[in-house]
Amino acid sequence: MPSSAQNSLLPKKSLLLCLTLCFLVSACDTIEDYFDDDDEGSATSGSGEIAAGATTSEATLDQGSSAGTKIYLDAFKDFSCSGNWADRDGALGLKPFSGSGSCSAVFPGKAGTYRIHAKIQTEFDGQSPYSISINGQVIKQGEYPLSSSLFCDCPKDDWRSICPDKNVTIDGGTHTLAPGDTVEFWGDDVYPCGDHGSYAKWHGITFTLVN
Ligand SMILES: [Ca+2]
Repeated sequence: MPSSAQNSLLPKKSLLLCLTLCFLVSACDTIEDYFDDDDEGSATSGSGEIAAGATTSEATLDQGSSAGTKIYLDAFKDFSCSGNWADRDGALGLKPFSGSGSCSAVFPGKAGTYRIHAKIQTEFDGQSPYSISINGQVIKQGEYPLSSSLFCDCPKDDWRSICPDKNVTIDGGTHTLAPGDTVEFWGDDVYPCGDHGSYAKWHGITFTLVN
C-alpha cells in the first residue's frame, strides 16, 4: 500500500540524514532530541491549547452575565397598560373608581432563572389586590400591606404628613424566563374607608439573574 511504503521510507531517510549529520558534526544525540521534541510538542501542546482556550472563553462568558445581573422594567416606561392608569403620587396607579387594570411588558433579558422583585407603593386607606404573571401564569399574588396602622383613622386631609405612602419591595420568588416572555402586573382599587382608597400604585419590577 502506498501509505505504508511512504511511512517505511521516512525512518530510513531520517536515519540516513542523522547518520550523515552525526558523522559530520558528532552531535547525533542533540539532533535526535531536537526532532523528538518537535514532533511530541506539536502533537500534545497543540490539542492541549485548544481545549484550554475553549474552557477559558466559556467560563468568561458565563461569569460576565451570571449571578447578580439585574434587569429593571419601569412601570411608566417599559409596560403597556390598560387605559385606567395614571401618575398617582409618583407611582403608576389606577384612576379613582376605574376598577382593575393591568400592564404587560416583553422580557428583554437572556434565558435563565431570575429572582423577581416588584416595588409597590402602599397606602393607609386600603389594601389593593395584585398579581404578577409570566406568560399568563400567576407567579405571585396577594394584597398590599397598609402604610400605616392608623388605617381609616388617619385624618384624610393630612395623610401626606401623618400616614404617607410607603414603598415596599415584594419578593416574587425565582422563576425561569426566556427572551420574549410576557410579564404582567395586575391590580385593583379598593375603598374600605369611604370615598378614598388604594389604587395599586407601583413603580416597576426587577429581575436578578440567579443562574
Ligand atoms: Ca389612598
